[in-house]
Amino acid sequence: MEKTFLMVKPDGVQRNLIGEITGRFERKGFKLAGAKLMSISEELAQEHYGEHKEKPFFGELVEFITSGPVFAMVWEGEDVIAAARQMMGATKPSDAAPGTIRGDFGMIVGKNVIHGSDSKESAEREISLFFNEGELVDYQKDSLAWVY
Ligand code: FUP
Repeated sequence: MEKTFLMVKPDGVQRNLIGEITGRFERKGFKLAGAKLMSISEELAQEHYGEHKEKPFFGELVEFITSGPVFAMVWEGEDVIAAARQMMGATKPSDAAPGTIRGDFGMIVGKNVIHGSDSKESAEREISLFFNEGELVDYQKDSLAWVY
C-alpha cells in the first residue's frame, strides 16, 4: 500500500492543530504507520528542502521549520500521496479551497500549517529522512476491510 510523509509544521503545533489535522486523515480512512513530535535540525531542514536551495525564501524556510517542534507522520492508503495533497490544499493559503487544511487554517505562504510529499519519489525520500524502519508500524486495521 502507498505511503506518504506528512508533517504538522511549527505554526500548526503552536496553534493546537495536531489533533484537528491528524483527525482529518484518520476520519478519511487512511492508516497511521508512524508519528512523532520532534525538533528539526538545521542539517535535516536543509536536506528536506534541498530542492528549494536556490530560492530567495530558502533561508526563511529553514529558519521557520527549525523554529519549534513539528509533528511528523507516515500515512498509508490507496493513492494517499495525491489524496493528502488534495486535503492539504494549495501552497498559498489564499489560493487554497475552503475545506482543505490550508484553506481552513493557513494564513500566509511561509507558515502554511502542513507539509506533504508531492510524489512517490519524494515520499520515499522524506519517509527515510525522518523515520527509521523500526519507527514504522505494520498492523492490521479491521475497519479497512470494509473499504478495500
Ligand atoms: P508545497 O509542496 O505545497 O509545500 O510547496 P513547495 O514545495 O512549493 O514549497 C515548500 C514550502 O516553501 C512551502 F510550504 C512554503 C514555502 N514557500 C514560501 O515560503 N514562499 C513561496 O513563495 C513558496 C513556498
